[in-house]
Amino acid sequence: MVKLLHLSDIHMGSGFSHGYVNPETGLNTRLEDFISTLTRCIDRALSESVDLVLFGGDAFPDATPPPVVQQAFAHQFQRLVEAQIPTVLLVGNHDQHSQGMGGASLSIYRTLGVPGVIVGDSLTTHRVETQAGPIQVITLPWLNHSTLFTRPETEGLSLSAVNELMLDRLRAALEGEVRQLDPAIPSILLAHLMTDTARYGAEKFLAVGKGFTVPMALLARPCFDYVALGHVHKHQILCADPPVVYPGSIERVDFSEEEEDKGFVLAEVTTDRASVEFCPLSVRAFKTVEVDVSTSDIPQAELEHSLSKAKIADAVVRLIYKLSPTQIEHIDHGALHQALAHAHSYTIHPELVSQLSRPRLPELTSDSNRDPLSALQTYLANRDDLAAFSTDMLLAAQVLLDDANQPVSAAAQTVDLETAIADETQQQLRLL
Ligand SMILES: [Mn+2]
Repeated sequence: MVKLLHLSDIHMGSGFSHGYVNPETGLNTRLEDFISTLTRCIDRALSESVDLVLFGGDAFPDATPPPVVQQAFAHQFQRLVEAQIPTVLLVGNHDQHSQGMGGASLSIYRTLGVPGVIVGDSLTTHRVETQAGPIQVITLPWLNHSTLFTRPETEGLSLSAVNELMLDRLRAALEGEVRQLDPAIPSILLAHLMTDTARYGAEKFLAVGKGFTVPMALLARPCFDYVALGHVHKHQILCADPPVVYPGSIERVDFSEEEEDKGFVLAEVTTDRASVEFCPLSVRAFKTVEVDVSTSDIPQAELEHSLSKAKIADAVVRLIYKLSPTQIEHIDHGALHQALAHAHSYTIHPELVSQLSRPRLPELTSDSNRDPLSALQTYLANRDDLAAFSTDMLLAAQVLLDDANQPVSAAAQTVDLETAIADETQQQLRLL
């Protein structure tokens, strides 16, 4: 039986805007939070005497973290090296350069030949000798279009067609690895990816086909005894047998993770069964206080009341409140700052309700038979703030309308793939 600790999505060095520089150390307090949380993960690996540590990818927010951040990360994993606990560091999307191969920030460990540290930056099988015997780990780093295909191969293809092509390649390459597995030794798949059934924070299913998602059928297979995933920050177990597990991120990276439990996973794996235990970490709270005082006679008192009710002590807080223009002069900003003073950090976002709803244009409501394009034209003519984009917007609308009238259109095929991928990446960055 191999006992392992599985953690993922450390993102060390992110979220500095949620902290401040600690005058005693010169470090951002959020970096200190991330370091202390990672320290507790490694403490547990040592106290449990695990045989193996698996890291599911996304060590840092990007491929070129500053030295102080790299050092803090290395210092913790060095403790595993000293304890002779083998460790597999998988490369996630945040660890890759946007152009090119491999995980720049993690491959240094292989370059240095750190004993017991394996860097998973390609799809391959590693035989790892642990104190409890050998184990096989297939590493599957984040896949991206630009490293998998040359430009001519994908020219003129839609994004979903490219994803299909990627999946075909992955399926074939993974089959090659699976065929070479030794059934007498426990097998683990360690992968940084989005599955087709994973859920993001707000219980929202990510629509299939929106990005590159890997079907569960490719992962939840008897040839694997444990499937260790990274990428999604919300902890979830997608399959019980074999366990297919996202441990989630170890710290809250942003407000989208406000409601999520953070932690890591301890697992015991043999060739015929595996047990999984989620170990929650007590990490700094994020707290959104959202209140609409726009119709209140006593907006200031209501704001202060909402803040006094919320658990904001030592938390990263954002106060979002709606008010009407006539209330502006009744808000005591000094008192709000005072009420927020015992938060770890905070931001205040007032929203004027009159700005939220614009009056309807009479020209648009009077004539219901207007065609969409001229309706847009009228709308844009009334929006000086959009003047710079109006020509582009009208052109884009024309393309969309043509597209809608013509199911298989040339326009869809000539959509620049690079732009589509860039959009996709942006979207994922926002989510993660
Ligand atoms: Mn990721």
